[in-house]
Amino acid sequence: MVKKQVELHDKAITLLHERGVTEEDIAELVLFLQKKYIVNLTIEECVENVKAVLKKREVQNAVLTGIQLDIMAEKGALIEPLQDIVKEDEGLYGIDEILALSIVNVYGSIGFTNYGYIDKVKPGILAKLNSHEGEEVHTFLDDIVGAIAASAASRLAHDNPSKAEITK
Ligand SMILES: [Ca+2]
Repeated sequence: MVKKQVELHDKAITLLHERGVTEEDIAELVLFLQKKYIVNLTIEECVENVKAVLKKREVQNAVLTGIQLDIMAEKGALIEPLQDIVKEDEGLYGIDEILALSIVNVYGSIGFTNYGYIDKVKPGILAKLNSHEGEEVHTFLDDIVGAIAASAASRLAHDNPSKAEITK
């Protein structure tokens, strides 16, 4: 049976909050990506676009799947050798990035460029998620958050074609 979208949406938001990520945190990343290109861009506009991205089923599915795997890795519930790979955020794994691309994919080529850039720079909440402090595992979440931000930035760019450019 196909799940009701409101159920997916509410669970995705709840999980993000439980894992320490708010819409405002993601909006800060959007502002970081787009402020050079969109004059007078406000954090409120960025939050609005983050919320719009979170309404997409593809995005909700990626959030649920990625966070579930992070939580299972924290509990030691994955099969080996996947358990060690996800827990240690092994550099050659790459599936975390592939899952995040299913989010960016919805928004076309500007989304890909923004995602690649923010993944390299890791500002704000991304630095926090990548610090590997304590017992928390955010192997999937960091890429998901970066992809949601990149997608929201692409939405903004599409809405402001005269003022916006692809982030290089
Ligand atoms: Ca990752």
